[in-house]
Amino acid sequence: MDLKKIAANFKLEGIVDRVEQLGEGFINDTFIIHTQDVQTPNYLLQRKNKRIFTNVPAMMENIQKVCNHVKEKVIARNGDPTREAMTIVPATDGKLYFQDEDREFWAVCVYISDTITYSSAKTPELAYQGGKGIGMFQSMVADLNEPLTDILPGFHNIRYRFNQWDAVLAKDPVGRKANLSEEISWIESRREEMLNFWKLVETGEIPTRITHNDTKITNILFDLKGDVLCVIDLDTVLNSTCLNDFGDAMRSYTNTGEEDDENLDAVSSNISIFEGFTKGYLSQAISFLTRKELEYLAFSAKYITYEQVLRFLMDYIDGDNYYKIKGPEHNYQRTLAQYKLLTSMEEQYDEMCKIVRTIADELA
Ligand code: GN1
Ligand code: MG
Repeated sequence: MDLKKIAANFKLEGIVDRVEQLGEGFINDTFIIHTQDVQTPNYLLQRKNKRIFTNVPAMMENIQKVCNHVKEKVIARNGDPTREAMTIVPATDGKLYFQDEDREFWAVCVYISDTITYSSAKTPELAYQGGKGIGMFQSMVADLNEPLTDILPGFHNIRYRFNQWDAVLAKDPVGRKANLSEEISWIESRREEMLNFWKLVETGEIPTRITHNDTKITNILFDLKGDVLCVIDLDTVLNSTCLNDFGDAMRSYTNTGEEDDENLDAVSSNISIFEGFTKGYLSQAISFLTRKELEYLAFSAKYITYEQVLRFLMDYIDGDNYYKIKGPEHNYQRTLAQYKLLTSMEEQYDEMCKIVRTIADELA
C-alpha cells in the first residue's frame, strides 16, 4: 500500500517526506506523516476500522463537531486552539475522510508536536492531570447542542453487551465454551449487579451527556512540563454517562500491570492513583455532576472493568473477531488480567467510595 499516495488526498501543508507506522492500536491503523519543512506540521493518518465503525462519515462528523466546539472554548479562555484541541484535516474534495479503491476509510489530523503520552500512570500527580483533562473535556462539550450520531449503539451499555454475550455463548462458534465454565461464572455472578446500575441510566436517574468513551491514559496528550494539554482519539465521542469515562480511565490508570499482563501478580488497582485522578477529575466535574453521578463514581470503575472482562472473554469465545490479537490466547490473557484488576477494585471498593466522598465534600 502506498501511504504517500493516500496522504496526497488530503489538504496538507508542506511536502510529504515519509509516512511511518505509529503505535499498535487494537482497532485502527495509525501512521505519522512527516513533512519536509520544520515550519509545516506533521500529521496523523489513520485507516479507520470499517468493520467496527460501520459509518465512518458520521463518525467524522461527530468528531468535527466536538473539535470545533472545543476550539471555541479554548479560544474563549485565551488558550491555543492548535494545541489544546484536535484539528481535523479534510480531504482535497472537502470531505472529512478519503475512501480508497479498496473502500477503506482514511482520516487525517494535525500531529501536535512537543507533547508526551504515557502508557501508565506512575504517580498520583500525573493521574491528577489526566483526571483534570477528562473533566475539562466533559465540561467543554457539556453545552454542545448539535446532536451526535450514535455510531456505536450500545457501546458501554451492559444490557446490549449481555445480548451479544448470550448470542455468542449460544453459538459457541469455535467450541471454546466448554473449558471456560469458571470464567463464564465471573460474568454471570455479577450480571444483576451491573444491570441494576445500568437501569439508573435507562430511567434517566443518571443523565447522559457527551462523553469520550475511551479514556485510557494513552488517549491524552501532556505538554513537556507534564501538564495536560488535550484529549485525543475522539472516535467514540457519543452520548453516554460521564461515569463511563471515569470508569474507563480508572481501569487504565490504576492498573499496576499491563492490560494483558501474563503475570497476574503484577496486576492490581492502585488506590493512590485512584485518589489522584479523582481529585483532578472532580476539580472540574464537581460543577456539573449530580448527586447520583457522584454516588456511582467509584462503582463505574468496577462497571467498565467488568465490561472489559466480558468483551475480551466474549471475543475469545467468538473466535477473536473484534480485537487485534498477538496470538491465539491473547484475548484469554486479557480476560484474566482484567478480571484480576476487577477483583482488586472489589476488595478496595469501600475505600474508593470514601475517597470520592471526602474529595467531593472538600470541593463543595
Ligand atoms: C479499544 O481505540 P482503542 O484501541 O484505544 C476499544 C475500547 C477498549 C480498548 C481496550 C472502539 O480502544 O473500547 O476499551 O480497546 N475501542 C473500541 O484497550 O472498541
Ligand atoms: Mg479508540
